[in-house]
Amino acid sequence: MADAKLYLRPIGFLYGDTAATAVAARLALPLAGSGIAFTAAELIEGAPRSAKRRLMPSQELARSRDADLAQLLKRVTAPRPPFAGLSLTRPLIMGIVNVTPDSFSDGGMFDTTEEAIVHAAELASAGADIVDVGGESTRPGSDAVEEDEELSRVLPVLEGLAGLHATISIDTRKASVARAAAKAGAKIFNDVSALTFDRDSLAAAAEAGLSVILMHAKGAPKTMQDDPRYDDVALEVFDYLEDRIAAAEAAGIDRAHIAADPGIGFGKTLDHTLALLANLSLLHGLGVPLLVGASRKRFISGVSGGETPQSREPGSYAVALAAAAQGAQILRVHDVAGTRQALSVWQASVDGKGA
Ligand code: 7PJ
Repeated sequence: MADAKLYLRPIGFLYGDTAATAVAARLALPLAGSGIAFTAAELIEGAPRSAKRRLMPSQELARSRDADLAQLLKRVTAPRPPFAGLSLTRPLIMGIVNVTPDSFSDGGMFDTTEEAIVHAAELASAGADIVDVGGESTRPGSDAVEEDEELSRVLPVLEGLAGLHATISIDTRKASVARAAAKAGAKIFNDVSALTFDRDSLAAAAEAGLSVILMHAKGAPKTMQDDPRYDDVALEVFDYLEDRIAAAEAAGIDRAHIAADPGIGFGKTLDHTLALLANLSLLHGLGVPLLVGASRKRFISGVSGGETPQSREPGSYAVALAAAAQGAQILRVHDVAGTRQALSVWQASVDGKGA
């Protein structure tokens, strides 16, 4: 088994002063600079179809002389440098600004430039660290949008956001849109195709100095929900994201400028999504910040009702907290004020004190 691939899934989390005390006492290890500590991990060895799994206490992991394990452990435990200038010592909130007439949850509501700018400003004042502006709906079943149409939707909005007290992200699969957005002040290129849709995207991100969010998706938006299959969804998403991070680095994008995202709902059944969420901490082994975008998605109604996207807010808060509890560094949400409150109260409750 010397050459078998290793994965590490931290479990047994501690928070606040308890986490710090346990790390100091060498009873736990720090999780990716999040302030969370883990007391054990599942060590997974081999290929997705046939992996062997065993639990190990953190103390034993820390003592291991296996070089591969030591390297993986370093990736899992190391603090992350700031992403797009934003410190990652507490979860960041990315607020969603759709400039699409057909977006599934608020499409048509913010489809004019003016309304999108007002909406973005509201999200920023509600505590969004990042606002994510998108002009192409990539929800399941959606059609692609022409470049000119997408540019004419997002550029006036980006220009109207100059001076906004939040970092601007552009949600696009097109290099030309990312380049234009960078000129208009965007710092983040959020691409649901992980820079694969457009052959120029890797170069565009590198040349424009953009930070990138690489998201896993299986298949194109139009067909991705048609019977997606995995041997092990968490391990396969890990492998894909690891490859895309390597491709981004090879194209000259600094590792500090890369974040990864499991792509909730993008080519995943309800069971796939829940398996990914339950195994989220595995992805810290990628060694980059993790973003989770689960807000108002369909799996929420699959678990407990909420037929309309707008009625899925309680479930959206719950999944945001579940992700934060495993150290996810960025949460992409529609309701920034509600998520901010949920996160603050959760944090204060596990810490036993306010901020
Ligand atoms: C995501 C996204 C996501 C990232 C969309 C929706 C569909 N970008 N863009 N992650 N989802 N990084 O908002 O429901 O999950 S569009």
